[in-house]
Amino acid sequence: MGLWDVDKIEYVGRTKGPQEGLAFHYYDADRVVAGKKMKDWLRFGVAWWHTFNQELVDPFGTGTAHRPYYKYSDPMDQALAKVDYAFELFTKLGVEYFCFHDRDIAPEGDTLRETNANLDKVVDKIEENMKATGVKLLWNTSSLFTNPRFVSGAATSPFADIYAYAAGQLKKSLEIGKRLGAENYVFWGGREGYENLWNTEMKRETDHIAKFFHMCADYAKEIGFDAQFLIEPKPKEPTLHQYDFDAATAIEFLRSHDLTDVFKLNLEGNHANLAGHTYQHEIRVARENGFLGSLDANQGDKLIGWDMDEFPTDLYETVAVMWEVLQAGSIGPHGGLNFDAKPRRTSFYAEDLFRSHVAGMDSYAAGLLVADKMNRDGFIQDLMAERYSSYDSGIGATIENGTATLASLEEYAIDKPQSELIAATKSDHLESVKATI
Ligand code: XYL
Repeated sequence: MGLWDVDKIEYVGRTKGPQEGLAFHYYDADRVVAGKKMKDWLRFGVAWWHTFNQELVDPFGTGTAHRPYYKYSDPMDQALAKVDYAFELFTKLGVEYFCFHDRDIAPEGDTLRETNANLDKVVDKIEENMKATGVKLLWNTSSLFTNPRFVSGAATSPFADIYAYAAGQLKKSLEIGKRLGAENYVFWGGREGYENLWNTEMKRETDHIAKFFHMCADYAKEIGFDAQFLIEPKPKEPTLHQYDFDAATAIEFLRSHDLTDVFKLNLEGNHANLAGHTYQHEIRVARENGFLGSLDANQGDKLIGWDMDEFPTDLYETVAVMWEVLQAGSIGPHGGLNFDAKPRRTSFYAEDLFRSHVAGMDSYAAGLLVADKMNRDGFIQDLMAERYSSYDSGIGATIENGTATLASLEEYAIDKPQSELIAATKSDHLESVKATI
């Protein structure tokens, strides 16, 4: 059985109906869909912080999680033991990637030097396990928001000592990414925002973080770390307002600070909802602007206004996400679906960690299958082509090719009766299509 009291999870298909035990009903890793294996479309990743560190606390109660490695009371012993548990979980799930923050994997010492020494010991063990299992690092990142020193931000902190500390911490994190062959490197601005504009120089802070990103890009180049850099937007929580509010805001920031060559975006479903968007909207914005990098697969709850980090089970949403991914050809150049998700506080057994990943993996596999069917069917493409067809020739073509002027458009429109204008707008009947997918 191994360390976890769970067998390797197998694909059993749908013929038998829901299984009592743990099994995949849709995720069939090697099945070819739209020219690629399912596992290569989806590139699932396990998030170290939620899966191994989350004790399932909420603001009203302490942790409920039962985890076998809690028997190690020394933090370093526990950190090293978790590596064994982690790699066994990855291989039993058949997940080929994982993601972590520097502070997820090793405890902090009193100084950065001491912390780095702790990190080195755990990274040695992670590296050995990666070699032995073939599991790869989708991305690593740095927690510049957990420790109290970052209470007012890190690269946007009003305090230079904190900025310098964050830069030192980041340098080490890039070195770890290089050593472990990370395919991407994520920057989520956990406290890079403000609580109150009356004490905040917004432009100065965002210029500081742009400089920070340039330093990171320069150092990555210097050490030959060629991971794709990713910004992860989130509008609020923990700060009142976060600078990387949503995909459009982050893209505008990259464009105005000469960072478009270096960064793409890592988009998360629950963050999209907090910004008042659907996940599909955020992915569409990134895709159409050339910034789709990677995805954090989770979902929120329509009735709750904060970041729930639920495992994704909303099939409409997984279809929409995989539709966008099929149009893009892949999840960015090196992206994947990282489960930035945790079981609910009531699902506290170790087995629930497996069960919730299986639910998320099956939901995305089903989403891929439906999106592929829709894509082959061509109904949506035909509907779109028809809807915009008036721009393919005539007056519409002059708008798109730049030869139209206000005067030429006025001349075209000036004598058109209302009845003709109404007739030119056709019914979309899209809601009935949605009901049938
Ligand atoms: C929290 C964020 C983080 C990032 C990584 O809302 O989703 O977990 O994914 O720092």
